[in-house]
Amino acid sequence: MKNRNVKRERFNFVIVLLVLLCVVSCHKIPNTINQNLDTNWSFKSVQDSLWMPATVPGSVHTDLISNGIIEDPFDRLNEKDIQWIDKKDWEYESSFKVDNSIFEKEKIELNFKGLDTYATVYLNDSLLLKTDNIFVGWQVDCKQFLKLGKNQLKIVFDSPVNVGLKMREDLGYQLPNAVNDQSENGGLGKKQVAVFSRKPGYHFGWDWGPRLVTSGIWQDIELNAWDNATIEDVYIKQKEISTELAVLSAEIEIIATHNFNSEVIIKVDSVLAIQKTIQLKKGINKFKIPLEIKNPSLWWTNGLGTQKLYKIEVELKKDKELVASNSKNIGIKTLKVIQQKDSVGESFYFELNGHPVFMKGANYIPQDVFLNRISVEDYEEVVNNMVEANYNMIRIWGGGIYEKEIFYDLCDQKGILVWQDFMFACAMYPGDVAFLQNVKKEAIYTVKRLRNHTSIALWCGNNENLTAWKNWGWINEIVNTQGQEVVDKVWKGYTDVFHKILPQVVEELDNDTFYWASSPTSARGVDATYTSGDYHYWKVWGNQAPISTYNEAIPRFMSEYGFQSFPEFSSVKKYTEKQDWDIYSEVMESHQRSNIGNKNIEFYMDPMYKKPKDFQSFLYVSQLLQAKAMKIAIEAHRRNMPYCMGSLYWQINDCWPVASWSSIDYYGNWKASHFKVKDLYKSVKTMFFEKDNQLEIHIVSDDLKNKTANLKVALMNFQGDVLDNFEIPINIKSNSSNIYFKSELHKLLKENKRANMFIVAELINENKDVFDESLFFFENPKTLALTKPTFNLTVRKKENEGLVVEIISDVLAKDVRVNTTVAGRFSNNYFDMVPNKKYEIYFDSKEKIELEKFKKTLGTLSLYNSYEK
Ligand code: BMA
Repeated sequence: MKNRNVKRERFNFVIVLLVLLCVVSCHKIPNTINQNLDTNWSFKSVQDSLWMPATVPGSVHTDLISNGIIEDPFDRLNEKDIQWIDKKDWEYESSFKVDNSIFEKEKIELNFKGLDTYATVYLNDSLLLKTDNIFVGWQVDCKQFLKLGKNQLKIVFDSPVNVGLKMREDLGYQLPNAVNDQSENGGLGKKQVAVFSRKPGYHFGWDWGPRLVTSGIWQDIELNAWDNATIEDVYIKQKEISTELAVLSAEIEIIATHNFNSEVIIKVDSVLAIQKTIQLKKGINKFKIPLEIKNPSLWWTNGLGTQKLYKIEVELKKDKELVASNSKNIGIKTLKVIQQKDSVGESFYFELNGHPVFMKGANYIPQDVFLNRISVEDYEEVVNNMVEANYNMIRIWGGGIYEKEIFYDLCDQKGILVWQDFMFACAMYPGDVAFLQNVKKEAIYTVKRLRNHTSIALWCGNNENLTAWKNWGWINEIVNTQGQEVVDKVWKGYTDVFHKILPQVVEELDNDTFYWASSPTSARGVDATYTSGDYHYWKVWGNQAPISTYNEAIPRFMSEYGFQSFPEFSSVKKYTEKQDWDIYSEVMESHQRSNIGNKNIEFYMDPMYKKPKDFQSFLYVSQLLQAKAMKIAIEAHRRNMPYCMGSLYWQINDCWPVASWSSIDYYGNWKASHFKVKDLYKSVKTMFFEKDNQLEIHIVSDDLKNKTANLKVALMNFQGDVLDNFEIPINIKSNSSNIYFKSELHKLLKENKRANMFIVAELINENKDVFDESLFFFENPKTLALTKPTFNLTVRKKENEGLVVEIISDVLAKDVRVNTTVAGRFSNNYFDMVPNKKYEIYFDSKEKIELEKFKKTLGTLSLYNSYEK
């Protein structure tokens, strides 16, 4: 027995040796090797001795959750108990193996794609790197510290709060009070520290977010090893674009380890376009290689055309062997911001491929407080939700992060333009040399990283910093407490960043893209006005102005306005317990960070809606109220095109479960307003407008082509009797807003009762399909003579997948919500129903759904059910 085994082992050994020899001799080691280092991590607080398993990418908070040390910070009041985390220093440790194939490379770098924020990195106990900016990646040459075999990597994160407090001390003067920094919730009293760190502002709290100041390795770590050369950067500059020819320039940055002749190959959509020899010198080499694409398919935004992306591949060869490669997917387009003087002021609109485009969309914040929790699926979901709601633009707001590649890739693919803020919001920042250098590094890194993305439409310096400085009383306060000298210092810090560093970086690295120093501002860069530049309108909500004032406050480009609502009941149940079900309970108030939030919702709801009968109904009506406000605003903006050429409401999403301005809650549930927005942002939309007892029907078209349709209008009572109607053929001009009907209200109504009547306008195409429907009511929902609707629901399978729900109501039903417990989404919900008219809505789910089971889960709710009779 024994002997046989020895023989067998010898035999095995010979085989392994032969295989190894073959691998070494037959298989060439590639020029570049990337080794992921995300595994094997453990962590502890610096003061403790107990190591616990950690996940990379991750954060201290999420690692503490998975080790059972803290409970879910989003549940009830848990956030309050975990404020100790940000006062401690934390360390992370991992070991990894390096084999010969890597060890023998000429260049070996450690690539930290994102560290949050004050990290000191040691490789095998040697200091490798110190970081101070979450927004940039760090590539460090590590060859001299690396060992063949096992290596130890250790990262110590200093408390961002303690570092911030020290910087605050050292600055020598006091910056104005940053309204959103919840320092008191963090136990710091009035000592705010958010602005000192290049870290997302919202981590320190916002008026829709908790205060959870994270640390950790929030993006991947890699070991990159290579010989000869690497392609550091590829920028495809679009020099002259027409439908006949795209004149491009491939600007390539190569780092070489020695002088040699190399062949560079450029392919467009896998077809060879350029092949030439270049001489590389040791160090950095920059080349500009002209490139042309004949008859390019131009890139269009969602709703206007397709989003053709050309794959541009750059390869570098040495002695016919591939040394390095890099590829970019780019859309061919021209995009300009047109600021043209006119009789009232100056225009502000985006012109895509020569066509003025009305921008429809919203503001976006990070999808979670814990950035590492946002998955690829979450990105897909949120961008799909933009596309489905007919957006063509999203504004990445300055208190969050510059998003990950995947976000912009999806926007490129789906036709969503990105208004990209630099990460500064609602505050004044330090202006010392170290801070300014840090900002410059961040700007260079970010612009280089994102400039190839077709979706990048505009670089904006900051969110509301200028408006705040001019209007929020900061200047006077500083004059009175610290003197004019400090005012000048703070203002110099502002101009250095927003009028020097950032525009210079954009000019140098991406001069095709428009730079706008602050949102909002007028054309002359001073206080925002309605006659030029962009505008944030907050008198509705912020100052309790009537919602109807959206009709008067029409700027050239509305980049913010908004109205709060609560998440739906099923969402609220996830972070509360039964005893919390009152908007003024401690838990609900803690998930409402606007100090005027609850009162404002009640203030606006009271005159417009009957008192909701219970907590659940209150949540539902709050969503209807928000949707109504969005309707009035969006209609006003679109109706007033081309004077006004953009409407970006505040905000599409949430970073935790909360009452907020979002149209989609943290769990991904569309609120009533997202469904409403989807309808309001349609390419061709009919809208009623009542002014001085006159009723007008406007039709707005964003289409590139004229369209013919029939406009059918009917006056009906809530029981479905048609009292008057007409149908006329109309011509809808492309890219226009026009009035198609006008009448005095009393002439329309005659002797009929206002509270029991409505008007429905439909647009009908040549196939007799209704492609748009709008309703007009003569009264507010509060005084409408609603009666109990009876719904008739049928369900059938959709052709490909998903289900179709057909629904009919016997009387006028307002704000009908179809419910199911099955996970998925209806194509439409919270809609008004004309009596006896059949509505079809689709239900899509990621799960396989059985028709019969689904039917049993269906329920309906409408405004009539929301109040006591
Ligand atoms: C806007 C934003 C945010 C804020 C929102 C709601 O001005 O820029 O700072 O969350 O208002 O108050």
